[in-house]
Order: sequence, then structure tokens, then C-alpha cells
Amino acid sequence: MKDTIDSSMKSVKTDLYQHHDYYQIDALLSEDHILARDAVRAWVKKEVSPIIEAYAEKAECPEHLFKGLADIGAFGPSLPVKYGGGGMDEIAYGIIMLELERGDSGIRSMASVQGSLVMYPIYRFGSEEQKMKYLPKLGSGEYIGCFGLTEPDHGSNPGGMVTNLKKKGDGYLLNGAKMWITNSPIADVAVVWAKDEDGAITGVIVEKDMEGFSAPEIHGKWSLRASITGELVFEDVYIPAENVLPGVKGLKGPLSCLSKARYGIAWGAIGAALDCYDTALRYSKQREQFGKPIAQFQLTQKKLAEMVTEITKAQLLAWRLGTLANDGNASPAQISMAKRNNVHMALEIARESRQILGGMGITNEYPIMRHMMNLETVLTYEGTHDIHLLITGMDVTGLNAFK
Ligand code: TGC
Ligand code: FAD
Repeated sequence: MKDTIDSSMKSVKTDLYQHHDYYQIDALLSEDHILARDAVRAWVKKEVSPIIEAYAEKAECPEHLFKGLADIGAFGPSLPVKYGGGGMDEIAYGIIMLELERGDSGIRSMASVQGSLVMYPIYRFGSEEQKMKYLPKLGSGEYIGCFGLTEPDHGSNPGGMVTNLKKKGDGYLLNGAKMWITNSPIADVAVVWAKDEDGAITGVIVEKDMEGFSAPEIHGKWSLRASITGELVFEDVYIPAENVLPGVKGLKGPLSCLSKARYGIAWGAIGAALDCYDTALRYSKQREQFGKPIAQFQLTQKKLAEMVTEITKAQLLAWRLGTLANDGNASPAQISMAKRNNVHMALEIARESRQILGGMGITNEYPIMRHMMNLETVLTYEGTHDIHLLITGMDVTGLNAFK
């Protein structure tokens, strides 16, 4: 009897495995990719999945996970080891984001912000002293970071920002406010973008104890509830000259960090989609109506077949983007296409999966509603769905809809 169960389980597992990797993309992975994937997958299963629904329900950030995220190499996987990163390639970075987002988009957000929006700008635009001062501590999770670009009146159009720096002695006075900042209330350091007296966008590193700086929490989110979000408020905050990022001026500074993070989201969203699809597939094989599993109905099969097709297309897009990124050839417009397509795909799959589960789909017994609500944010942050469409439109027509 046990043998029969084991062999039937094996066939279910193989069956599911094939559906999750329909075009055998795993065969393209290196040993290092597989090691990273398996380690993060196991960590998410052990540390995130059992607690995430409760934290999301309480709208509380599981801060205790930061150390574990650092230990599995989720902060800056493709940055050099010397600077607190993982020394891996861009595909490993993508796979790690995918496995984290299989758990929760908010957990992936923690890692995206820390690695791609805080460590990366310091690594790319910082002085050697800044790198040595901040990066190892950010990589190990001793410091938490946040990234301040969006303002209350300047979201999609960050170039219009009014937060500003005025020369004072050897340093600057920082004034203004940022809005919707992931991790800000718990951050030790904030990479903040402000206009200098010539109107040039400049990056500065703000430390939590600086006088005149506060980071109140934003409450009432129905999305990304296990991630903490806040404002950044600057009232004559004195920024010493050594806290200014010397390596960049202009909007291309923050936008190039966004390229790095959007790339990770293009992979990450596939994780949320896979978790929804996996849940719906399993449920549909077990749930019976009219005397047979609902998976046997043609309309359910249509949903599942379309889901796996869309997931496979997204996986191939991410994979190709990863190979381009490894060669340093992934353009911002290519990254926009993948972010937009893959997040939208994941949100559609969450909605279809919810339908397959019927009434059970709206409960916290299953992860689908949480993923669906999270993905509403992912569709909007790091450039909205429509902004990315216009970036593609500009790329293919050569005409700029923003000017
Ligand atoms: P535009 O004139 O087009 O560009 C200004 C300069 O930037 C360069 N550039 C880029 N460089 C690197 N990467 C990119 N993705 C770039 N996009 C543009 C561009 O070549 C130019 O360089 P240069 O040398 O000529 O000066 O700028 P624009 O003002 O017309 O704006 C264009 C637009 C609308 C596409 C841009 O503003 C945009 O992407 N808006 C969306 C804003 C956004 O994505 N905000 C995200 C905030 S951070 C966030 O959401 C974090 S969530 C974190 C989490 O929890 O995971
Ligand atoms: P708006 O820019 O006001 O857009 C509203 C609508 O108008 C959208 O549908 C948009 O597509 C549309 N629109 C705008 N301009 C155009 C146009 N030219 N053509 C057509 N349609 C247009 N920001 C940070 O800096 N750091 C963070 O860590 C961060 N974390 C976030 C976490 C959460 C939970 C959320 C919700 C947001 C976060 N953001 C962060 C901000 C995020 O990047 C912005 O919300 C996003 O860029 C959109 O800006 P907005 O909300 O001001 O919307």
C-alpha cells in the first residue's frame, strides 16, 4: 500500500514539476544557480511561509527575518563580496528574488530595497570610504536601508522633485519630504535624492540620528502589509560633504538604481505567480463538484493552461533578460518590458487562481489573496504599468510621451 502511495505521489510531484518548469529552464541553470535557488527556497519554506499570513493580517513587518535574508545572500547577490554582496551573476540575483517572492512580495521588497536601491547606489556612485563604511553592514543586515525618490507631489515624474540641498559650511542643509518609502521607519540609513542649488539631482546618505530627520510610518495599506512603508521628512538636516555620493549628478543616478531593482522584480513576480498557480493546480485536482475534480472541467483547464503558458513566457523573458544583463547589455527599455509584462502576468494569474478556489480563494487558508493584494503595489511601484508601457512606446517610436 505504501509503495502505491509513494509512486502515486511521485507521479503527482513530477507532473507538478513539469508544469512549473514547462520549458526546462532549470536545465539552463548552473550549479551555483541551483544551490542559491534551493537554499533560498528552503529558507522561505521554513522561515516565511509559516508566519507570513499572520504578519500580513496584523500589518506588521517580520523584522526578525532581516538577518536570515542577509545570511542566505539576498542583499546584493550580484554585488562584489568585498562590498557586502554575494559575488554572483545577474541570473542568480533574479532567481533569489523569484524564490523570495514565492513567499511574499513584501519580503522580496525588503531585499530589493536593501540590495538594489541602497547598496547598489553606494557601490556604484559612492566613494571608497562610503563603501567601506556602509556596505558590509548593509550586506550583513546590521544596517537597514531605504531609498527616497518619490515625493508627495512627484511620483511618476521624479525629475520634478522639490527636496533640495543648500550649501552650508563644508556641507549642505537638506529640506523636503519623501513619500511611500519602503523600510523608512526602521532604516538606519537612507539614500535620498535631492536637487542641489544648480537644480542637479544629487544622492546623499542620511543617517537616522541626524537632527531634523524623521520617518513616520504610513498606515492603512491593504497591500504589501508585511512590509513597512513610511515617509522621510527633512527639516534643515545638516549633511556633511562626506555623505554626498560623488559619482553621479542628474536623474540617471536614481533611474539606474531603478533599472537594477526593476530587473529583480521581473524575476520576482514569477515567484508570486508560481505560488498562486501551484495552489490552484493542487486545489483543482482535489476539489470535486458534480462528481469529478474541478480540474476535469474544460473551463478550469483553460485557466490552468493559459496560466502555465503565461508563466512560461515570463520565465523565458526573464531568462533572456538575465543573459543580456550578465553581458552588460540589458537596456532600461528591455527591463521595463519585462517588469511590466511579468508583474501584470502575475496579477492576472492571482485573479484566475482565486476564481479556481471559489469561496476558499478569499480566505487566509491559501496565499492567493495576499499575493493578489501585494501585486497591486508591485504593478505601481518602481514605475507604474502605464509608465513602463510609455517607455516601450518611446523606445519603439523614438517619440517621447513625457515631454
Ligand atoms: P529622462 O529625460 O528620460 O531621463 C533622465 C536621464 O536618465 C537616463 N535614464 C536612465 N538611466 C538609467 N536607467 C534608466 N532606467 C533610465 N531611464 C532614463 C536618461 O538617459 C537621461 O540621462 P541623461 O544622461 O540624458 O541625463 O527623464 P524623464 O524626467 O523624462 O523621466 C522619464 C521616466 C518617466 C521614464 C522616469 O522618470 C521614470 O522612470 N518614472 C517612474 C518613477 C519610478 O519608477 N519611481 C520609482 C520610485 S522607487 C520605488 O518605487 C521603490 S519600490 C521598492 C520596493 O519596495 O521594492
Ligand atoms: P502618480 O505618479 O500620481 O500616478 C497616478 C496614475 O497616473 C498612475 O496610473 C500613472 O500610471 C498615471 N500617470 C502618471 N503620469 C502619466 C503619464 N505621463 N501618462 C500616463 N499616465 C500617467 N518610492 C520610493 O522612492 N522608494 C520606495 O521605497 C518606494 N516604496 C513604495 C512602496 C509602496 C508600498 C508603494 C505603494 C510605493 C512605493 N514607492 C516608493 C513609490 C512608487 O514608486 C510610486 O507610488 C510610483 O512611482 C507612482 O507614483 P504615484 O503613486 O505618485 O502615482
